[in-house]
Amino acid sequence: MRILLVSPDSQVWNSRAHIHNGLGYLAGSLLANGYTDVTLHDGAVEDESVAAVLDRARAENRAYQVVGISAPTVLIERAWSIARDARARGAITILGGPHLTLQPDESMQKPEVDLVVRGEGEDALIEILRVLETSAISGQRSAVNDARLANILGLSWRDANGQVRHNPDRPLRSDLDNIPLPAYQLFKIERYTNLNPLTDGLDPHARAYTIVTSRGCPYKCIYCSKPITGDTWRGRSVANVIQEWRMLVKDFRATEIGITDDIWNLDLKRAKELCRAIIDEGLNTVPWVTIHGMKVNHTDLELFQLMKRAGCKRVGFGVESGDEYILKRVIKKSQTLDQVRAAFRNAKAAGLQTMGFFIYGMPGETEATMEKTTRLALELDPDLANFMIAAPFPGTELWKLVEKEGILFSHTWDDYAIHSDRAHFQIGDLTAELVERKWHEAYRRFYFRPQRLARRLLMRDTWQNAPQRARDAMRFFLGAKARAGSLT
Ligand code: B12
Ligand code: SF4
Repeated sequence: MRILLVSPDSQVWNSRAHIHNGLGYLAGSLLANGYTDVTLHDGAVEDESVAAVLDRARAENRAYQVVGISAPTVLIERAWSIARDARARGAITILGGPHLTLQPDESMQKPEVDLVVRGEGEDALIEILRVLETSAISGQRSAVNDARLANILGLSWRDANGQVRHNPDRPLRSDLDNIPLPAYQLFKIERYTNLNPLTDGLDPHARAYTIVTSRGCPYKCIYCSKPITGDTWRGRSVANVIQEWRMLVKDFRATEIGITDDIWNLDLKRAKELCRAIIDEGLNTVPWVTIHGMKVNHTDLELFQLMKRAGCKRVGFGVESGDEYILKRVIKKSQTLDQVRAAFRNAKAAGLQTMGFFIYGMPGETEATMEKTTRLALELDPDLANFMIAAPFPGTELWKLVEKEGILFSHTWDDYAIHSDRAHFQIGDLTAELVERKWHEAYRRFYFRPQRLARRLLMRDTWQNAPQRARDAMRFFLGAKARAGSLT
């Protein structure tokens, strides 16, 4: 079977292009199960549209039979549009990823969507293909209604009467060591950005890979959407992670590695063991960073010292708020401001670059609480600060709160970008105008300090990527209306 796996091109503001780990895992499983005719199409880095790829393949008499499309909430509208193109060209369309897991029925109502996979997709995809290729009605579109699909956990499909069926959920995989490694060789690796924003563009031959050492997180921050990885933390063994790390360093000649786990340091002992193993195996020659913020209350000085020796360059932390009440009672972050300060102090003492993530506009916030957040950012003074406006993703506590008590401003799913500069909702007295003002102000006050500006101006990246940096500056410092004309 000829299979095309697609991540839609992002219309969402996001200057970063990282390899899509989920597609890598799906492709890895396909290859390990004998499906060798697999192509990856990551819209973030491709020049051609999916429709053009499909047309070219058909013209060359090697049409794709199955097109699998991945979608977080913000990309679902693009995913439907690609499914329409694929369906119009005779392919079977399978959608999967975070948004499909949260709202499967919405997509099953679309005629262009044949099948929806909820949750982790490696096994489900293989099981689907086994049914499709052995179906008595194989080769025809109606193979997607084969009654045997009823046995596949986590699948939503239509039976022969056109009735949408949602099979029971698939339990989370606990044996992560047995999942075939992602098929990194299928990515156009030279097209992706550096993982450490501080070095963007400085290495034109960067080969930046990501790695997932565990899945899931037991914490319950109210804004966090974990439809795929869930609440149960499952770690790969250190030996299994090292096997992949060695492959990235030795076989794929990685110049950078990024850990993308929800919370890779939940088990502090294991995190330290992993660092020691990287050092012992001599794999600490390649710099690495943590992409998703580390959790501050599972760190200590020894961990950061080991990370530094293991080649780590930069750590990110989810700080979120400078107000203890908002942090504890509203966001339910289960960490204190003292723990935040200690983590930054220790990481800096170990010689690591730091990055902080901060959120504006949570329910119950006031000008004063947001001001505390900005002041905390200035006090912690990370190398990079990422200020975000609260976004209510379906299924989260925040979503439920906004539904119950607030006014939602986002009308389409692509409005949900957390790096957007617009408030997504209003609850109580907290107006969108105030949230947006405090968000812009945070960027201005953080990055427009004389010592920051001087540091920035001395960086090679500023001059090498001058047009992009100028666009970023416009975006942060001007109002939305002023920007609309200048950025298009
Ligand atoms: C690394 C990461 C990024 C990276 C790279 C994203 C990428 N292209 O993969 C960057 C920094 C670019 C990024 C950007 C954004 N991200 Co992000 N990101 C993550 C993170 C931390 C890890 C992703 C990962 O590697 N997962 C592990 C792999 C194995 O899982 P997976 O990709 O979901 O794939 C599995 C299943 O979903 C399924 N599957 C997926 N696709 C398909 C397709 C088919 C056909 C099938 C059968 C199955 C299937 O099978 C896969 C294997 O099991 C996740 C959190 C998380 N733990 O998932 C957030 C997460 C996915 N991101 C999120 C968000 C909000 C964003 C942004 C919208 C932020 C913004 N700018 O506003 C953007 C979206 C831009 C985009 N183009 O996607 C949310 C999504 C929530 C939602 N409801 O959609 C998450 C869940 C974080 C969170 N907890 O809130 N992100
Ligand atoms: S934000 Fe981080 S710590 Fe909080 S629930 Fe999500 S993954 Fe866990």
